[in-house]
Amino acid sequence: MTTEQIKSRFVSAMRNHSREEAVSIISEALENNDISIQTLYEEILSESLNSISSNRQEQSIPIWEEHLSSNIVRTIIELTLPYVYKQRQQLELNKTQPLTRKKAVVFCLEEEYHDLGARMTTDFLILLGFDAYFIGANTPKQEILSAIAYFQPDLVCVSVTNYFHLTKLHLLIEELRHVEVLKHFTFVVGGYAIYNSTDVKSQLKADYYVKSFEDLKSVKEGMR
Ligand code: B12
Repeated sequence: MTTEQIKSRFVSAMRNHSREEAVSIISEALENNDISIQTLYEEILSESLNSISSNRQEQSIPIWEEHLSSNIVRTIIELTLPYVYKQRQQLELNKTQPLTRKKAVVFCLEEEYHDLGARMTTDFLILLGFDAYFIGANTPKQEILSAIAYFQPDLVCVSVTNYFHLTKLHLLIEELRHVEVLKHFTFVVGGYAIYNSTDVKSQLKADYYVKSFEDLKSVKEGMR
């Protein structure tokens, strides 16, 4: 099956609210190596979800339908995890990737419930050889500071979907930059609000503004 065929079958399963069918399509594609995890996340799952509003602009989509669709995507992310670990193991065995792992912490800001991008980012980091910890959606600032102090990560990634949270992100970065024990990491921001805002770089003092797996790979290469 081609990516286009998988995507079209997945989209119709999602539109029919059939988690069973969606799981069966994606499990088969992963088992047969018909798609990479990167393609699954970026070209199938993200594109399908991001288009559910815009495709049907003439009618507003009920929230329950957004919940059903995003829960199908969440299930697919969960069932992909064994393939994520398998692929990382393969890369390490082939020595295509070093065995020493850097650490990364991933989260969404307080009141941000769009967490699927952060979940995918965590898996991308695992594929890139990080020990990656997703500490949650809707994470209060104190918990973010506490997790960073605990893990002492090399990389901190935040996913922001709602534009309203950009000011909060600006304040968090300012604070992190001034706490001596916390500040020795690379700070990466991504998500819908980041790549849909034109002046985000003038508002925030992050190290990198990223969108994709390839961007994250470049960030990792820059850290060596
Ligand atoms: C699903 C969804 C929901 C679900 C979220 C479920 C969940 N647990 O995540 C629910 C129903 C809960 C929801 C609620 C709301 N939503 Co909503 N939602 C969406 C929808 C349809 C899809 C978003 C999504 O998950 N996409 C898939 C993910 C995987 O894509 P992604 O985040 O872009 O991630 C990819 C990349 O960006 C990258 N990435 C993401 N983050 C990062 C970070 C790093 C570091 C890196 C490297 C990469 C990376 O990785 C992914 C892989 O490609 C969008 C529509 C749209 N066009 O975006 C609206 C949308 C985001 N929602 C919106 C709104 C307004 C809301 C609500 C306020 C109101 C409402 N409609 O209910 C609430 C707010 C809740 C809150 N406080 O956060 C608006 C946001 C507009 C704005 N002001 O910014 C949108 C754009 C809809 C619209 N057109 O108005 N929503």
